[in-house]
Amino acid sequence: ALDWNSYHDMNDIESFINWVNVTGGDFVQVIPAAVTEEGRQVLVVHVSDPTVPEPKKKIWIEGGIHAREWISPAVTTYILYQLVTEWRDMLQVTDWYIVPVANPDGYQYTFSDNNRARMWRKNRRNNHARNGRCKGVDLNRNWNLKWGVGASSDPCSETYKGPVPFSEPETDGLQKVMTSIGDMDLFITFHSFGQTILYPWGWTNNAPANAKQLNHLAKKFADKVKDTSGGKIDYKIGGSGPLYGLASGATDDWAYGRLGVPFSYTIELPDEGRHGFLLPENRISSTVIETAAGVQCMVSYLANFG
Ligand code: 0X9
Ligand code: ZN
Repeated sequence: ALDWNSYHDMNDIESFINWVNVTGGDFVQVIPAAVTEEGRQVLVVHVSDPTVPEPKKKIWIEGGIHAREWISPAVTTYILYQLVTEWRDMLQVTDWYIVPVANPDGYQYTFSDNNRARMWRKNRRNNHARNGRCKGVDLNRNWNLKWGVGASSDPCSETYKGPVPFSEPETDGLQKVMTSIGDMDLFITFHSFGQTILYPWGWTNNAPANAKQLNHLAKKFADKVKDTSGGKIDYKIGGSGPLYGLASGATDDWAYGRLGVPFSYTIELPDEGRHGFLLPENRISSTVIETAAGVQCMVSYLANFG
């Protein structure tokens, strides 16, 4: 399969998804959501027990929307691995949609020899700005909810929102698959860094209607991670706007506000900033194990069996 002691590029992750597909048999379906500028597929892996009838809790987990946040795909692939190996019991009450890498072009670019590429954030589409020198759209500013607040109109900016909402194949493809599924119970997008679990809104500092419940479920995650890490990893919890500054067009707000997913989170993985995006490889295994435990705890609580 894969190992969680080193970071893996798109080739490794694509082989891993194939392995999951073969190993999972009837339980796994790989849905191509989009084809990127550079010809890569954005894949959604649906893990479900076809013999178990509805209703089941539907969970969407996305990672790798920001290229340089390498610990994010490590976490999504590990959760996927757990689902097809250890977590099969959970499929009695849950249905999962995992996007291991939402931004495969950007992610692969950060593995290139060019030293400056490691800190790339956006996708790699040619904006035809400044003679093609300013590539890429911030895929976490391109979703259609209050698009444009706290985002840039400058194609050269790190937080360029794109010419119109869903201008990018990655975001447009994903929103179409999400819309076709509908009625989801939990949405999580993994980012780094900051060790913070964020809930809507990102476009305003106002708290959403079910802020109390959002906070309560977030605490399940944070407590479990703290426990699993022997007290070492202590997450902060709060609204995106208040904790990370106003930014709209992000996946979490869209899932919450447009799709109507009642529990929507952005999880900013470790660390708190010492290594930042460059989390050392010897931190991967503990991070993925602790995070997966936290997610499992949230889901068990939601599905009411733990
Ligand atoms: O700014 C972002 O897109 C996220 N932080 S990161 O450092 N990984 O880039 C936070 C997004 C939080 N959600 C919203 N602002 N809606
Ligand atoms: Zn991010």
